[in-house]
Amino acid sequence: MSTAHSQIISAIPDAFERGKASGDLLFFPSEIHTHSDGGIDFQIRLCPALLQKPTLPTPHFNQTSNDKLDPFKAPYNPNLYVGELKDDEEGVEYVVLLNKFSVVSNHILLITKEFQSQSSPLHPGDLVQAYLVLRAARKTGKPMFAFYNCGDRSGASQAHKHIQFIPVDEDEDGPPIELLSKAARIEKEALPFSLVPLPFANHVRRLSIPSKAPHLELESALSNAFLQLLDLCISTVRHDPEYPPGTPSYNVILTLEHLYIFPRRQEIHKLRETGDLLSVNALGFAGLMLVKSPEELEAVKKEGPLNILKGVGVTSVHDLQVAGGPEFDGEAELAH
Ligand code: B4P
Repeated sequence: MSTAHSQIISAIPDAFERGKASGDLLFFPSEIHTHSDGGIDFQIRLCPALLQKPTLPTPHFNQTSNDKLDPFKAPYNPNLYVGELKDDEEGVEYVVLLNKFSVVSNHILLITKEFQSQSSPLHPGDLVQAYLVLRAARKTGKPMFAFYNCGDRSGASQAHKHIQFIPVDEDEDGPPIELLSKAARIEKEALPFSLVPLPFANHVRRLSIPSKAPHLELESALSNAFLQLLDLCISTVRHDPEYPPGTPSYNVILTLEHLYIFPRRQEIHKLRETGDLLSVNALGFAGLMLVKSPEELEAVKKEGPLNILKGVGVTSVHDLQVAGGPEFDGEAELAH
């Protein structure tokens, strides 16, 4: 296990307490309500304290930095700083900061030190460093999963490239959706698959990466998986006649066993019952929803998390992708 990654994991709890004590890290208490829908035990977090947090407008995800608005550029706030990592193969450097607005303890961000856009895809170095953080977290008995909100319809609020990590219970070892993927019967592990019961496009790859895989093998496994899923995501979006023009938005979830991409049509869902606007990010697709009032909680339960995700996701064309043909490469399978 890499020392740098395990040092990051060990440094998080003290840094989190320091951040909170300093007042620079704002922690919003919440309670979890479990709600089953379509075989997923959604955890709906009720967090009324978040009503006090100012809502940031969705930025323009330009390819250039806007230093004045970028909270992720150096110098770093020492009360949010956890450490730094470097991907030697790609030469990319990262800083690890605590999430300033935490709903879950020990929520961290892996941020490129040089500005890269949040609408750019994950690069090999990003994937490798994120995976090594997850591996170190599991080894130290504090498992996490990673997520990336890519593009202006993905739920992201910061334009500077950052991958986020939140802890999961030791016995869970992944977010709620991971149970569905673990149970999926697939024939060829090297092919992407789709969780067919879900009523929206989802592209998943199982990762069978030996724990001692050398860096290059890890990089190649993760990059190949990501590119397969991204190809499918783009093909899905191209088949939606109403998809807005421009770079597609999507959410990425990474665990040690699976990589997921969910194409996104829109950021916000208007709740049928209350008319409240719910911003959905990658965590929604992971099976973790966030609401700010008991009324919103009831409205989400009544409408159903899967219906909400369907509203902000894209219609699946996976059966066509599996069948192949001139427009599809056929390199995908269905899972039940
Ligand atoms: P983004 O990818 O841009 O957006 P996001 O996670 O959806 O957060 P958003 O900012 O839209 O917050 P929201 O009210 O929806 O991530 C940016 C990250 O940087 C966020 O984590 C943000 O808090 C953090 N950040 C912003 N300024 C910072 C600074 N100066 N220094 C360090 N970090 C900074 O949600 C509020 C919070 O709840 C977010 O942290 C969000 O990630 C989290 N959350 C949402 N759903 C959740 C769920 N179901 N369970 C647990 N946490 C959840």
